[in-house]
Amino acid sequence: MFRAINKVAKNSKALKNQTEVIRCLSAQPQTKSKQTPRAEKAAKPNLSFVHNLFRGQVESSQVFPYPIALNQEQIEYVGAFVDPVSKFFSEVNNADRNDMNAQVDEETLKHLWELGAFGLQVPQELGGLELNNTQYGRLAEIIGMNDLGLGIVIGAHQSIGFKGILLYGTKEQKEKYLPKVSSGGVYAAFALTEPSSGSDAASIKCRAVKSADGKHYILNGSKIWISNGGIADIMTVFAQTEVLDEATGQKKDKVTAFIVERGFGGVSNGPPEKKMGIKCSNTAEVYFEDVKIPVENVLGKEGEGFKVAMNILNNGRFGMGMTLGGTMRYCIQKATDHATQRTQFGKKLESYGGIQEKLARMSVLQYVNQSIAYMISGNMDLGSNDYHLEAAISKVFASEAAWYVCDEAIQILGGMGFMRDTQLERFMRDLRIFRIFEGTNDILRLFVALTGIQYAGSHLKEVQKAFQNPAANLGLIFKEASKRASSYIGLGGVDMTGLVEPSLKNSAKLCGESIDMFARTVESLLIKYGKKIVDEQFLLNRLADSAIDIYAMASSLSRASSALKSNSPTADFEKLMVETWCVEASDRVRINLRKIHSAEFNENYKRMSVISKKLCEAHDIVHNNPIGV
Ligand code: MYA
Repeated sequence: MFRAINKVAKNSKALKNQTEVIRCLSAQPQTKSKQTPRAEKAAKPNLSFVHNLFRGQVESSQVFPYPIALNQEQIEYVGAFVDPVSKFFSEVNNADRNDMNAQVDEETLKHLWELGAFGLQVPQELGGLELNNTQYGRLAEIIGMNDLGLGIVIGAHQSIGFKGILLYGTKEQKEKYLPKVSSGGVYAAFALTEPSSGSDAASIKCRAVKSADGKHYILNGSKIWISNGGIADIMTVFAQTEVLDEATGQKKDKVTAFIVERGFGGVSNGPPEKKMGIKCSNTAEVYFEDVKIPVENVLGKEGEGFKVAMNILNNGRFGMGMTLGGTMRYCIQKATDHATQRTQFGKKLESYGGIQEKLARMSVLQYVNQSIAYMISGNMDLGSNDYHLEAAISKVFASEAAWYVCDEAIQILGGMGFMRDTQLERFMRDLRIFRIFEGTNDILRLFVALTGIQYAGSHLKEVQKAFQNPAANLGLIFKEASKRASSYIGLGGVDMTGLVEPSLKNSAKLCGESIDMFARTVESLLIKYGKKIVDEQFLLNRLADSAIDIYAMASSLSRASSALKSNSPTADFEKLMVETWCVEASDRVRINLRKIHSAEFNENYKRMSVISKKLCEAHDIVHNNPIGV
């Protein structure tokens, strides 16, 4: 992230110099204009809702109307898998046994291979089921309702293990490897993390050196916590390679992605890790000792492996939203079963306000999470490449919402929820890792905030450039000035009411107001901190939380609008949930943004920083107990 931070810093330096320009143009968010400003024409427009949020524009094309990319035939195609997959879970798989044994038995795995579960998105002619992202997500929901550990065996294999071959593979690579991993019984793994390189993925030390004849590389190094690491025979491995920088003529180390076969020799692994959850999935260290990799096995271009890794992760993250939507559904089923059966103090639990609030929040979170995940998969299926921030948000939202929902389900069941029989304790243990892997939620929050700020900064740089030659850029300057001036005379503000069904106007208004406040905050932070914004993680986290809440409002508003428009039987219920969500989410945005501006809270962040430093010096709590012994 620190490299990202430096890049933002570079942009922010330019911002510092143009403070005057920014100051005379106070922030004013607007819905996107149909005309493209002259200075922007050259660049391909970024259609991401979240990116544009940071520059105060409502880029609605990927949000409204709600994007469903499936035609009837595609719905029927995936529909045909729903029953067999559900049946597999009720009749074949035993999640409790998988968890107890910390492995999945061969018979169960054989069933999964027969179902085609290991090649869900691989083209049919290469042995897979050729599902698109939405179809894949629908099946992931069922997996998430039943067994998250098994979900990781399946997901680590295809969501990241061989996804690189699907995304970046040459025709030859696809033809050679995809049939094996989709229907040939061969497992795949994604090998990025190393002992000294977790969140800072670019700092990996594994090294691949090209042979003098240029025909192969020799790979050395080790990876840790590799899902499927002990069972995979094909791995996507990331390693440093020496690359000639064409611009400077100098050689430097850059990450390259490789397809590595265990059969190349020199690949070994450690024993399965003992974990808190997802126990039945194999996690192991993997060692590479003089592994000879043919040059044909470079995945993507030499030196571009970091982007390959990031894009594989970006591409798979929505899958967590889908999977955990299923988990939340299971938890809600358990909680409602209990609330409707259990009588205490002479009344069923469901009649108590405290329980009603819990159940309602659980359902709203499940709905909003599902709205986000299906929105992203829909956009991906429609060909969008501008979904990286949205996918990061989906991962953060899903993993935190599912944790909350599972915890509340256990709370509703009380002592029973704590017992193994309900399976909630297993889900809770399994869920914990979801906030950590595939990019920790902490890193992804910074990724969202800093990437968004960088995007807003680059736009302001454009405005600054336009001022250097005003005659040639009058259109952009007038547009910018009028956008911002209108806020002073009360004409501005984001109006999203035209995007939703009329009965959701009030909720849309709350979302619009949040966007307004958000954009002003982004700009004021850039003005106040310039390049130093990168050091303000307390503030960046609150900005990220606001972006998450706003995107969640927009996604669910869009989905409920579509439901209302099509007279869906659950439309009124969906409206109820979205109204509930928007009141709470917009309030959180207001609170988070107020904290960013509040001197009192900023002072508190400094206090927390001091407290943390003292703890780290002591490697312990600093205070004694009240009785001093
Ligand atoms: S696998 C391990 C997961 N590890 C991570 O996720 C690592 C987290 N770290 C990072 O993501 C990066 O290092 C960060 C950037 C973000 C911190 N998309 O200077 P930079 C570009 C596209 O900012 P850094 C696991 O856990 C950037 O624009 N591009 O980079 C599996 C720049 O480009 P340019 C990106 O400061 C668990 C360049 O890269 C992105 O070093 C099993 C350098 O950028 C991005 N995201 O760090 C899971 N980020 O130079 C199983 C950066 O052109 C899953 N860039 O400007 C199963 C789930 C589902 C189940 C399904 C059942 C079926």
